[in-house]
Amino acid sequence: MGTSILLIGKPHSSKTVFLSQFYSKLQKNKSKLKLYRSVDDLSPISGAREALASGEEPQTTPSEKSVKFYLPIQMAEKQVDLKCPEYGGEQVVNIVENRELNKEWTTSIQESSSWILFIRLNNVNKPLDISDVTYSEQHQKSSKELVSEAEYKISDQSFFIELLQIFLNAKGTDYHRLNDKLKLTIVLTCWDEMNTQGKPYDELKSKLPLLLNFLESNWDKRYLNIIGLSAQGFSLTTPENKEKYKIEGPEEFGYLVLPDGTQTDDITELLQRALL
Ligand SMILES: Nc1nc2c(ncn2[C@@H]2O[C@H](COP(=O)(O)OP(=O)(O)OP(=O)(O)O)[C@@H](O)[C@H]2O)c(=O)[nH]1
Ligand SMILES: [Mg+2]
Repeated sequence: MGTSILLIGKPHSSKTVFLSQFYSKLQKNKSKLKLYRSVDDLSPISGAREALASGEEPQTTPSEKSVKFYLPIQMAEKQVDLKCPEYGGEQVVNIVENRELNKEWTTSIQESSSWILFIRLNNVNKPLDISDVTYSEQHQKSSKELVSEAEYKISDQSFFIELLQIFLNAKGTDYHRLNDKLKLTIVLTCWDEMNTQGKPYDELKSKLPLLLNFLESNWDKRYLNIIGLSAQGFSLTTPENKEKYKIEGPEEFGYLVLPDGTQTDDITELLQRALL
């Protein structure tokens, strides 16, 4: 049975690192999920695997690259052939900018039974709040500049809402009703950067309240998951951290933050939750 999951994320949101770490953990039996046979084509993640194994950060995926990564997964008694796209996140930015989906994206959206949206909260820009701008004669000019700049750039919250609306439209969902067919998992990535003990739901609520509002007004609770992920575990910018990867191996690192705030090293649970 083929099950197609759509992994959605802007550039630098940890998509490639996640796929690579996910595979490494499966292969080294560091997870509940297993492969029921070997993977035919590892080329979509081979560059990232090599980089991580030598303690380096993977390269950004070129914008035009768009390949499918297939994983034959044993999930309890069920065999699931997972199909997940690996592409440059720049494509997602273009979808919202041009309000346009190409044929490939339309097919992926229509075929998919579950969506996983990666959001790196540390990279999300804070929308301009007019109440933060103190008005005075001197400020008149600069605040005007600020406002006009903001007018031309859509905020990150609006970006994600717009993106989901474009996707829902392509999927042909009935927008009069709460979505109770298509599972959506919001994944707050690079969790390690956030230095927080909070729960994923609360982090989303404090950073992107409008998006959360949109999600809760459009999805049935049982079909909406919000979890945290640190696929890498920590940044690979210091020599000590690079050493850890080289000596112990990438599969030793990375964790998920479950809705109740507890952590698990088994990042493959993300897929289990997205599919059940
Ligand atoms: N601290 C930290 N950094 C991470 C984590 N995951 C990824 N990174 C870093 O963030 C950068 C982007 O990660 P990628 O996996 O390449 O992101 P992507 O979503 O594939 O980006 P594009 O290919 O440009 O669409 C890289 O420099 C990674 O090393 C994480 O869990 N924690
Ligand atoms: Mg990538």
